[in-house]
Amino acid sequence: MRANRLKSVMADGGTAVNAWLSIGSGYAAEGVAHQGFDSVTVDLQHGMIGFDTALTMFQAISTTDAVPLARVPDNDPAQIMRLLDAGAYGIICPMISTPDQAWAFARACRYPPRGNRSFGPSRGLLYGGPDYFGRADEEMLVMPMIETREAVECIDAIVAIDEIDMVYIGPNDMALAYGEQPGSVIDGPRTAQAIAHVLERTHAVGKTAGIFCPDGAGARARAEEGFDLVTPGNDFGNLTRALRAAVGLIRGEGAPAGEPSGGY
Ligand code: 3PY
Ligand code: MG
Repeated sequence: MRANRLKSVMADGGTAVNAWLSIGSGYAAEGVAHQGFDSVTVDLQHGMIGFDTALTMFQAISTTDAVPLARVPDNDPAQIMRLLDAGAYGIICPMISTPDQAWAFARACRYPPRGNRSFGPSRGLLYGGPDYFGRADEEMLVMPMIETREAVECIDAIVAIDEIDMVYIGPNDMALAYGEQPGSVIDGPRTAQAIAHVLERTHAVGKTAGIFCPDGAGARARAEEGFDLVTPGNDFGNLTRALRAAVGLIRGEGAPAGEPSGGY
């Protein structure tokens, strides 16, 4: 079976760089995947993407070495299993707040006896290889999002679960959870403390942590904080920012003011 390269990048102590797709397009996914990322996440939670388009995006990503990941809209086993069948090599699940929720999520990603994933790896078999069934449990990354107060409070119990490979932090929902402003370039003090705590407790059990970031500079800063996987913003935000900068440059207006419209 094709190995999950993300695992070796992080096991070797490197910082994995993960792209984030919110535009539902195979063409855009292909272009993004060719930019040197270690992984590319198709976001079915906040991205403007449904299952049929996600499938074509996985096909586009497979023209490169980037590892295909999906963020699901919620902790729904049917949706999780379907995206794994479509060829995702890891699932990011939002709003995991308790060990029970983490267990339910992990079980949907593993075949019996480790979990309750149903058999039918459709495109997973084409992408992964003929021995997919025997090795899929080892290769798939199970990544709960830590972005609620409850999750921060029970982080030790969540990361202690064997079937949880790593965590992925959503700083925007985390900010909301602590009564601070989402979408900020600089974390509020309570958000910063919660993020540092999750990173420290995850590393304490020898697991890795990823995080969503506003842009490349933010991702670089998170890598320096010790994060093992960083996402330098989403496709739409980067596209609109670059276009706004181009308009400003052409008109001689210098650096553009304000946030790009749309994106997150
Ligand atoms: C968050 O920051 O809450 C996210 O889920 C990133 O999209
Ligand atoms: Mg979130």
